[in-house]
Amino acid sequence: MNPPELRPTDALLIVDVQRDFCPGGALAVPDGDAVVPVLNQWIDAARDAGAAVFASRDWHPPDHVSFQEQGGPWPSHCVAETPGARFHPDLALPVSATIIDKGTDAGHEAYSAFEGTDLAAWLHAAGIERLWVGGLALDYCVRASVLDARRIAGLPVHLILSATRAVEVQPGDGSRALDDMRSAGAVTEAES
Ligand code: VGL
Ligand code: ZN
Repeated sequence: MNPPELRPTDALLIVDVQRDFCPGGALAVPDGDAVVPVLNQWIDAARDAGAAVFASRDWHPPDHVSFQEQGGPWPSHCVAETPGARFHPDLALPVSATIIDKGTDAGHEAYSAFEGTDLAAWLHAAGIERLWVGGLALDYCVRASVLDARRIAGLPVHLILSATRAVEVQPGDGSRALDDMRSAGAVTEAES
């Protein structure tokens, strides 16, 4: 889906487009870097419309509870201030983008960009009326962020299908995540 005509009251939320989630990274999402050129088009469209851009980062301490060394499910990834935690080098974030760090507390997992952050308050303060979401991974942080955008922020949410990829720890996780998001009222590319 090419970006539609965006409005000044739209916001783009780019979830966790970081090196560790791209091929070659510590927790690579298959084809994860394919989202970058698509999101760059949306960043251009947001700039043209005067729409806000938010970008979340998974930003963990070295002893985060989600890491296998701590008994969690994931290899160590996106450790704050390390190269793997950087945004993909080709992601053309505007200087005006608001960065949201999450999962910063060693003892708590936070898949959603709303969890333990001020994102809902910022969206509200900025008068945002619709949220367009893309990024990684579809079946974890994108899913959780879309569900919270519906349930916490109460916003109309459009998931940009061409700008997200699933990690699919279990086959089918991606399509189940889409079902969950659609059930919560999110609109996906095929319907919009
Ligand atoms: C994510 C697994 C662990 C994500 C973050 O950004 O989807 N997945 N931490
Ligand atoms: Zn993580």
